[in-house]
Amino acid sequence: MRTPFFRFSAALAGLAVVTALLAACGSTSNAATSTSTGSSTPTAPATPTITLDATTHLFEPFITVVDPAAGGTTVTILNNDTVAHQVQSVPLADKSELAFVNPSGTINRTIAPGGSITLNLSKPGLYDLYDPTQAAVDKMTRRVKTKPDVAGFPHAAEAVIWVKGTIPGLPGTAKNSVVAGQDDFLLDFVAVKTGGTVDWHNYDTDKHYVTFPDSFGPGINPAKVGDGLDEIKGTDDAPPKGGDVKLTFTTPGLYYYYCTAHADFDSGLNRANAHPDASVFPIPMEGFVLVD
Ligand SMILES: [Cu+2]
Repeated sequence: MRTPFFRFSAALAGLAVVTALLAACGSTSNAATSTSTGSSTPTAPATPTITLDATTHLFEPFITVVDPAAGGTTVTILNNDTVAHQVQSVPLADKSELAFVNPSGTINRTIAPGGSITLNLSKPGLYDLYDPTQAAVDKMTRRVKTKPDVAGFPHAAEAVIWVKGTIPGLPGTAKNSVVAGQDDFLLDFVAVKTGGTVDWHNYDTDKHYVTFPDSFGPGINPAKVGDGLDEIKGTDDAPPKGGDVKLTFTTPGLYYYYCTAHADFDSGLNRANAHPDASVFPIPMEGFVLVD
């Protein structure tokens, strides 16, 4: 979908201001930010906890890393709200996700007010979970989409958990694309083996971007990939079929990216905010690459 160029310029300017402010403060002033351990070591805690925030009803953090080598395969989800919430696995969007998304089957749990549940996630891969009291799986995009009248809007009550470990049979190349007429990547999750390449093709008319924020967790965006912006030309600029960006991932890890033309990165929540004029708002134009 066409977006005025000034939006992108404004986003870059905004990012520069935020970066400057953060540098000036020496720490984030966002009250939503929490570092539960108080530790600055870049390793995953042995037993990570995801908190369902009392005010926003969002899962924080959005992305959690579980490292069995560091002590376990369990994740605790704590419900800080005064009403019950649910945790359900997001149905697979595509067969290409079979090997590495929700590898332990369906999860469907209720968390009592003030209570917690513990998930034993013994199989390596990505676990994509959401709270159906706050969000739904959108039929068209197959993404988790927040309900319009909830406290966390425009963010969706979604949690992505990466359990480290070897996943056999990952391909050396994977394809993703921008859907024609939409500000949306076709696949939320792709995976390649270390040294593998991902190819994003753009079927839309205008340009989109594959932009990786700096590392914000143990093993999350562990290395610089591409030129920092990575424009994918649309059919307007690369007629008749649109352009591609191909990126090679030589460092294993979980990579999170978004399109700078249609989303901004919120460094308090460590996830992307969809631009209100993006076609699938409030779903942000984002995606994940698992490299193992
Ligand atoms: Cu875009």
